[in-house]
Amino acid sequence: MAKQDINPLTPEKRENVRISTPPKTAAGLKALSSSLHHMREEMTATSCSKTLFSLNQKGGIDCPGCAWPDPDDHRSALGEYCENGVKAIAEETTKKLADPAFFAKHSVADLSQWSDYEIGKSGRITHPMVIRPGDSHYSPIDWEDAFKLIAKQLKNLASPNEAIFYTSGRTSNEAAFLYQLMVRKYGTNNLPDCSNMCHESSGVALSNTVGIGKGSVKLEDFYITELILVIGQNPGTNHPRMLSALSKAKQNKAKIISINPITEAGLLRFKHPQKVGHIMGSGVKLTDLYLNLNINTDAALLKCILKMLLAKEAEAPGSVLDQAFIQSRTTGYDNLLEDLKKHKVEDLIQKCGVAKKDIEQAVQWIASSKKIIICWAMGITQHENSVDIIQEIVNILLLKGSIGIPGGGTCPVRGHSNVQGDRTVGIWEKIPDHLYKNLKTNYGFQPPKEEGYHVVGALQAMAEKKAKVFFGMGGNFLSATPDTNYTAKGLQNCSLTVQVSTKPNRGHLVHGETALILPCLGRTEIDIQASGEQFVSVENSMGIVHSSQGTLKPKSTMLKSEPAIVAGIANTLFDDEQVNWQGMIDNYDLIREAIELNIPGFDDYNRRVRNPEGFYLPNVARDRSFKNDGKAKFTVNKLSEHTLAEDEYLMMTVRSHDQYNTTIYGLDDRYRGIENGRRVVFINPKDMEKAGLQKGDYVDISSHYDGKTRIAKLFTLVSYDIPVGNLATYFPETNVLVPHNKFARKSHTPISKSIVVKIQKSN
Ligand SMILES: Nc1nc2c(c(=O)[nH]1)N[C@H]1C(S)=C(S)[C@@H](COP(=O)(O)OP(=O)(O)OC[C@H]3O[C@@H](n4cnc5c(=O)[nH]c(N)nc54)[C@H](O)[C@@H]3O)O[C@H]1N2
Ligand SMILES: Nc1nc2c(c(=O)[nH]1)N[C@H]1C(S)=C(S)[C@@H](COP(=O)(O)OP(=O)(O)OC[C@H]3O[C@@H](n4cnc5c(=O)[nH]c(N)nc54)[C@H](O)[C@@H]3O)O[C@H]1N2
Ligand SMILES: [Mo]
Repeated sequence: MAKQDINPLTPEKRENVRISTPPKTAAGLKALSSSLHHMREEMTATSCSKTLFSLNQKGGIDCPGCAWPDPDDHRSALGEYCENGVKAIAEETTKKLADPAFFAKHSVADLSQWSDYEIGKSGRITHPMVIRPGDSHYSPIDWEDAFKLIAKQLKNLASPNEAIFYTSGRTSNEAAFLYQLMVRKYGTNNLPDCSNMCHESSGVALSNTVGIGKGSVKLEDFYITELILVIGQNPGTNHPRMLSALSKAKQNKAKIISINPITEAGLLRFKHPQKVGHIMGSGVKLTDLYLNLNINTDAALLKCILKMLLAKEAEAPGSVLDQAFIQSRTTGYDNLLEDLKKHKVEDLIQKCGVAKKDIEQAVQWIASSKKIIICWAMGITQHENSVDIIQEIVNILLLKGSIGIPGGGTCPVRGHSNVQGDRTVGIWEKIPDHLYKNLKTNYGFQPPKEEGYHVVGALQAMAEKKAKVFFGMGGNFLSATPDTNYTAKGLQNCSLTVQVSTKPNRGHLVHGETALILPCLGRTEIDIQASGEQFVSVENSMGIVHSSQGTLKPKSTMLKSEPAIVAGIANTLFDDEQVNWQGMIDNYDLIREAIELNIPGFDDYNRRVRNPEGFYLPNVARDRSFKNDGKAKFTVNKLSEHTLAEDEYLMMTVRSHDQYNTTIYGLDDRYRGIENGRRVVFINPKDMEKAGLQKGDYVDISSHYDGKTRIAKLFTLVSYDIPVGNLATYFPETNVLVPHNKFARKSHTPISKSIVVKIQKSN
């Protein structure tokens, strides 16, 4: 198969998009009918009843949708799920099968001409598949042969550092721990993960300031807080169950401020789809104050807020800030004051583009509240100065002493349902000291110390042929990462690419000389091993570890669980006396014992994980012990810098309401008034006029970095309420424009929310 026959991008075709005015309320009956539609299209009646009633129930299935926590107390009898959780389940439990007959019928080159939506809808993968040099189609392979092939290639490498082991965030604690154990025993820390493209900036900023790279609040804090800021996050689409928490906060008189370049319907008003009163009525108003700032000017807005808070405190000392907390529990206050003197309020206001009176209103509420929660997600983490912005968020909370108190603290809202847990149990390109020591002591091998590749490092290593084997534990590395054409070449440079997956994606089609697809059980499926039925565990966005157990018969008898796949490879790769791989697969309790032995915070894991609510991991920000010296740190942070030419725009790449990252559930984005298409670019009408373009025109988007031009073609222009000079498009279609070598300082997260681009009418 010639590499040039393979299309690494979703085909660039004109779409017939229907555009209407975005709604002003989220969820409600439309959410219910959309859920029903996806269930009907994909699932059998038995799968529906067996999964949806167990979803997010105590002891049930952890929804693979997002990492928002389940209520500790009352859980809705109808199932703690949301429209997009139903779509995630429907996607996994689909009736359709991508079996060997499917792969025999369609060559890889043919499949690569399909859209991402079509590829994903081909069904669940049923057999391990291989493609060898010269083959045009994937064909079945035995598990044993697949394991041998992997072991042989790994043993043939000149150094273990020539192999890369990626992880997406659905992988359970059990699978992730075993995986990192195998990888480190093999000899490398090349463990990039989706977190590198997601909340890495939060991890870096929070570790530096409060001593732990996770959020500090619990779900109950939302019910007693006075003020919530939602910055750079679209919960109506990406964390719909958060809307229930926000509406409960509103009932208890909390105020909500949303900060976002565009007005997201999900933040305006919420009708609970499972409450009759809500559906019949007008729902609950969520946001009290909406600050529509320019893309990537949050640092300016937050600095402005900090300056205004200090000015208020100066007017009435002791009335605004928590001086006792600042004096006794923090460092760096004076440096912060010095830095803020260097900036003028007027300049900061001009930069962020928010009306002064609105900022003053926000400051008034922050000044008068003691219990404040700040939530954020990808609108904050995917810029060059992301770590700075998050540290500025921390500065505000520290001034107010609103961290580690009931009703106040940090809330980075995680994406993938176990992305936080994967990191806790060791998926990281750096090896924490405790893990290094423990692996050495408990298993008697020398773990690697040298830092491995993060995602952008891995891209470069493959492109430069420094890495030759790519292994993906879940996810879609090709389409999720920046610079799609560059990534594609890197993957094609590899001698072997392996992907553990549930469903086909474009990443399977752009592969190394030899490639394997290893099909695994999904969250919803029953996992039986030698000692009987197993469950796995996950950690949600608020640090609660709990169990997840499937209820459905697996889609194929050939599927293996992720832990069994790892152990299968390890058993073939190592002649092992040190690790009891087989024992751990026979009974996952043994994996949990190993986690308890090696990772702090998991004492009595097997007992506590059987507690229906699960258990909280320790959190030094929540208990205010912060770092070693017991103090949190104020920091001095940088503003963003973009000098745009007349014809340039700053573009953010966001999720539509009908996708899960690179998995496309459907072609609509109901909350933004888009139907039947994804190749759209949201633009301010003034910009459109200035460029001599009209709504409905097809345009090509290009980016120009370091002398290199990247192009994405045939996008329909959508006139939208977005700041002048800003654009929005969907990922992954525009990842081709994101340069692989532009990322956040310190966290290496690609700049997917602030790409400098030009647009031009398509030919
Ligand atoms: N249904 C569904 N659920 C999901 C996912 C999914 O794809 N589908 N993905 C999961 C994953 S992995 C993640 S990480 C989360 C992502 O959840 P989100 O972070 O909510 O996802 P995005 O669509 O990237 O939305 C980012 C928001 O930030 C805003 N924004 C962009 N740039 C800026 C900026 O400079 N400043 C500010 N203040 N705002 C900005 C955008 O307008 C948008 O509202 O969701 C998780 N849940
Ligand atoms: N431009 C731009 N790029 C982005 C982002 C953005 O906002 N803008 N967001 C970034 C973020 S936040 C993230 S988290 C990444 C996401 O990056 P990834 O996590 O790599 O991508 P996903 O699309 O979530 O992965 C989907 C695939 O996972 C597989 N899968 C699903 N369930 C399972 C399972 O249970 N086990 C296994 N083994 N496989 C499974 C399926 O085969 C499916 O095709 O993308 C990043 N890329
Ligand atoms: Mo994410």
